[in-house]
Amino acid sequence: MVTVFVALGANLQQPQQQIMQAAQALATLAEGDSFKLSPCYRSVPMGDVEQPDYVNAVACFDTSLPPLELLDALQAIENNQGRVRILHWGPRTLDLDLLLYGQQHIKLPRLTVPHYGMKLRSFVLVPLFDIAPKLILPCGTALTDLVTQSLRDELQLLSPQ
Ligand code: A4P
Ligand code: MG
Repeated sequence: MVTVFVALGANLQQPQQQIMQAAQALATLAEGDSFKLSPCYRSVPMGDVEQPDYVNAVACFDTSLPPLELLDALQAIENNQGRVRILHWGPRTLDLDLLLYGQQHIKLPRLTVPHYGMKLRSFVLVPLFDIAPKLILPCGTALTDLVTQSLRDELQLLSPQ
């Protein structure tokens, strides 16, 4: 059994509802009552593509699924919610990124963990801190050393729906 962290992002078709629907699906992968979901945040799109603001959150749970089976499960949830891969970094109804799989480093053609962008993204670090403030990343960095006020200022906390 391992503790995993998953980033959720959506910016089409009622994004906050997409996040809540995805959270329900993710909770079915969790062992026992281990599932936790951060609050949702509104964030300005990263990258050069013109697109609506995102809603982002982070989930954490214990699972016995091996890494690639977990990735398959995440992609099945994305597909079930109408995800179409047209444009890299383009708009999407749902994006699920595997941030951390325990403390493991994984480098496979389909899966790189820790997720390559996580240490730079306010919309990942802030909700991750909400549910795991004492987390030490596999590189040895304490999460608390990465979460600054200026990162928090990039996000707008949303009320629960
Ligand atoms: N893959 C490799 N490692 C992983 C991992 N750790 N988790 C592979 C999930 N997938 C992983 O992903 C492409 C392939 O990456 C998958 O088939 C899988 O085998 P994708 O989700 O189809 O493509 P993508 O999401 O367009 O690309 P990428 O590079 O994952 O983009 P990101 O990093 O997800 O960024 N702005 C805001 N404010 N909030 C956002 O959430 N998201 C993006 C997309 C752009 N701008 C954003 C946000
Ligand atoms: Mg992705």
